[in-house]
Amino acid sequence: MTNKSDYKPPKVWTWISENGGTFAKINRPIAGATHDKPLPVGKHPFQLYSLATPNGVKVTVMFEELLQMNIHDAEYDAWLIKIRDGDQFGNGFVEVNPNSKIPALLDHSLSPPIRVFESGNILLYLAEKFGAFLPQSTAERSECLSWLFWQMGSTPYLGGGFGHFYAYAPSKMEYPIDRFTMETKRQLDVLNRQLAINDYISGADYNIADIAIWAWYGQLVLGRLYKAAEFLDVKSYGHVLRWAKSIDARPAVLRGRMVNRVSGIPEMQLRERHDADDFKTNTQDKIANRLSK
Ligand SMILES: N[C@@H](CCC(=O)N[C@@H](CS)C(=O)NCC(=O)O)C(=O)O
Repeated sequence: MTNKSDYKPPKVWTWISENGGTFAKINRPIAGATHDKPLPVGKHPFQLYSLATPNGVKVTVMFEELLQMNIHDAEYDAWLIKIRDGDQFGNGFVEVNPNSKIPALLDHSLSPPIRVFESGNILLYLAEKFGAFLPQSTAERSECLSWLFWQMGSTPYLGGGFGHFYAYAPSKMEYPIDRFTMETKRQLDVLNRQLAINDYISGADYNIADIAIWAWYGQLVLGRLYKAAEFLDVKSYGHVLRWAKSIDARPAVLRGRMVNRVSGIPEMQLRERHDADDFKTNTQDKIANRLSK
């Protein structure tokens, strides 16, 4: 085992704000707002404040899937929250999500508007509101929600554990990488076994469990997270790969991945979405073209 540390925890932990690592500048041990910044409000019933991380993508995929079904009441404005700049600590955002994490949603179709936070609850809220992507029978609904909650409980080991220590920590430490790689591979095996006997996660049909789990584990096996596909030997999870590719091919999933994206190829970045036409006219390549004229 390499990188043994001789760190001895003090009696009382104190915050040293610059401890290194990719998120050192935004992580802090205190909740609440740090500055005044009201949130913008657009014209649609739903106001989403987010970023195209896997947790954010869950919600934009869900909106685009609802719109793909011609459910026009699911129209939404997607505003960009730059978490690396600390936008999640503005007072407007904290009023919508006291936990200062994207995604956060306001449903203005009701008065007063309803706030919804935690991506799993946003998926459930929209699925119930529109009667879509959530099975109706007690048995199937429960199976779907078991997997939705599985994702919410399991993914912190993948993101906060494996991803953090493999990709973001200031140095590579064998102990945490080993521990969280083991757990991540175990989780992939759980999914692989489930998908060996089912087309989709909770049975024969695509639903919010697939949307939630695909955003993380689907994108992981497609090589989009942490540059870890080879390290995790993702090709050994053949059923997960088959499922991930089939969801990746859905038009709504492609659009959902584009919304609130600030990195990657300009054609894939629709930093804010206020209209269905924005996908054709307001991606970063189109904006750059207009500015260069
Ligand atoms: N359990 C939450 C997790 C949300 C979350 O961790 N969001 C991250 C981006 S993926 C975030 O906003 N981080 C900002 C911060 O930690 O300050 C959910 O699923 O909505």
